[in-house]
Amino acid sequence: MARINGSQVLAQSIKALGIGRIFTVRAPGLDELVEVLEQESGAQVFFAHDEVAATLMADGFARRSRKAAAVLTGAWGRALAQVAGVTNAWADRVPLIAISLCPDVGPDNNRGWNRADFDQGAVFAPVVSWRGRVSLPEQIPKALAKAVMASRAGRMGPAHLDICPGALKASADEKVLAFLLPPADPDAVIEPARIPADSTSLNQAIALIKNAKKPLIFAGGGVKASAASQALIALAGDFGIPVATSMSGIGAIPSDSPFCIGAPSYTAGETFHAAIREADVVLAVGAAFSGLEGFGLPPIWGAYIAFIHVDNDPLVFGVNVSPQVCVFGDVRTVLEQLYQAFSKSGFSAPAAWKAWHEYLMRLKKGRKKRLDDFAKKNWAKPHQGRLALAVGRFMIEQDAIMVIDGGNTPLYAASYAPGLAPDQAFFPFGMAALGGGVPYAVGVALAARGRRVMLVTGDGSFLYAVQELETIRRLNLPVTIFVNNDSAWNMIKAMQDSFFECRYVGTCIPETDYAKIAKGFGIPAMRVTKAAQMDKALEFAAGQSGPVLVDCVTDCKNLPDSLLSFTLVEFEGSLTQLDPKKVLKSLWMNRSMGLARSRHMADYVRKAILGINPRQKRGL
Ligand SMILES: Cc1ncc(C[n+]2csc(CCOP(=O)(O)OP(=O)(O)O)c2C)c(N)n1
Ligand SMILES: [Mg+2]
Repeated sequence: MARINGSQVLAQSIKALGIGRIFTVRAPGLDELVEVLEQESGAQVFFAHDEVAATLMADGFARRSRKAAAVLTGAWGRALAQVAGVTNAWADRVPLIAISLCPDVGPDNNRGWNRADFDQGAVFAPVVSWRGRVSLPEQIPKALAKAVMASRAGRMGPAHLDICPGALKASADEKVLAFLLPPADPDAVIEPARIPADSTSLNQAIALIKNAKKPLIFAGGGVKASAASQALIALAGDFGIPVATSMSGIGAIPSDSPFCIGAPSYTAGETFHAAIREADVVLAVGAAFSGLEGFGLPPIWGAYIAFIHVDNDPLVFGVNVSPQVCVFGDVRTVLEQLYQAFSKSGFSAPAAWKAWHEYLMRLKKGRKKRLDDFAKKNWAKPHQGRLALAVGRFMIEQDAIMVIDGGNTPLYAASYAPGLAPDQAFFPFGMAALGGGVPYAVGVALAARGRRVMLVTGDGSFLYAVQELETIRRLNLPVTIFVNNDSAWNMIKAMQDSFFECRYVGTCIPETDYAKIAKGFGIPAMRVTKAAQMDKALEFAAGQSGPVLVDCVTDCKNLPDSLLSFTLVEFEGSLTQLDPKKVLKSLWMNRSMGLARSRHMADYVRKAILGINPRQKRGL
């Protein structure tokens, strides 16, 4: 009777399930297992420097490739470090497989003082579709198969498996492998279940849309998860329905598409505000209405909107908005069903829809011109908008994929991003957690097989995982990093400027030369302090075949105008408690911001927040 140990059982299970990439770290207790996995699982193993980064790399790989990926770490703190990354994957519905070692003794639910005895798996519980713990090698094949199935069924999301080291060392009869299917293809793309809508909810949705005067499609990250962009573009384009996207939906429809109202969420400024204030019927597809999108509620969204909510996760229905119609099903399948129903009935856009669409496009054009002109002004230091424009150009010229990280930096990147494809922009918008940029860039680059990846990051966020520059260099990945170096956690500093009389708490970052840091890791780099150097920097970056970094010094007095909208939705409750006198004093203390910047912001308040825009309304 042939016997194999638990590590080998795990390797065979990984092979059978087609988990082709494992992200891990070098750590005590892991080496032996990792060696077995490298030799027997058929998976490629990648090493990060810490467990948070390893998890984010696995997530980045899975997002971009839509293929299976796992993170593997040791126990205790090493396992807990996974939770930050697993939470991002959960919020953005990524079917990540999280594996950690756990104590051999059963958890005592924190009753004792032994840090080794706490219930590690319980910490994962709120952010995984399934969690399990195995203490015998015989349990491994079924447990891992369950994890994989749970991560892909319905609403995708991470699953977590705790493995006792004893289970890896113990031996079992080889027959335990009989449960496993023949090896699955590690390069197979994970498809969501194509669940169609029932005819009742579909017909209710169709009737609502047909009766609308100002319809709007609101596309979330679920459109990308369902690979539904083509279906979305066909429905919007052929029947004349304008589309807005959430931040997670960035790229679901290219921002330069004639039916896209512009950049995602509030970065589309007055266009987005007008669309969500004035629309009468909103077809929300794969969108959860998070705080970033103002919960879909007044005062920023119209109070009398009829919502149709399409999702494959019934738990999101009615959480924030109260939809008139909930359509349970796969986003792509439902969009195709709607398309067929409209085309079968010979439906074409009524005149009111055309006028509505043209009005939104006028707003979009006006906003783009205002943003571009402002960024190109003769500023002493390069304006962040100028950097974003350069980055956009680089992206098109290099056919690059964009990874975003930071606070204001993503708002700039999203405002200026040219026609992104659905798999071209990556940021964990679900949790809006900083610090994933460098590790995500690693995962995305490994998934993108030689295509250039461009990381646009705030300086604060860049520092979270700066040691992974070594991983980028070691693997010689084609990653171009643009650091928006404003010496500040500026999204937060801006609040302290505007509402708290410039009392800065932890938001000033010392002036730092990130080009020197990159060079220290052996990565070619260049520092830009003047807008005129930008072209040269792009040329320098384009000339590198491996990694490269451009450190762009910008002025922290610049703020993206759409930050005002995000502030309103994110801090609405707390902002109502502010002392108006202190706010006025803060504004006065910020007079060094200068007239041009104040005017730019005032324009935004008038056009976007107050909706005073008579020229565009009349079509001038
Ligand atoms: C993990 C995490 N910690 C804190 C925050 C809160 N936060 C949002 S934006 C921001 C500042 C980001 O600074 P930087 O990366 O330099 O980007 P900038 O806003 O300056 O462009 C902070 C701390 C967060 N979103 N995620
Ligand atoms: Mg910054």
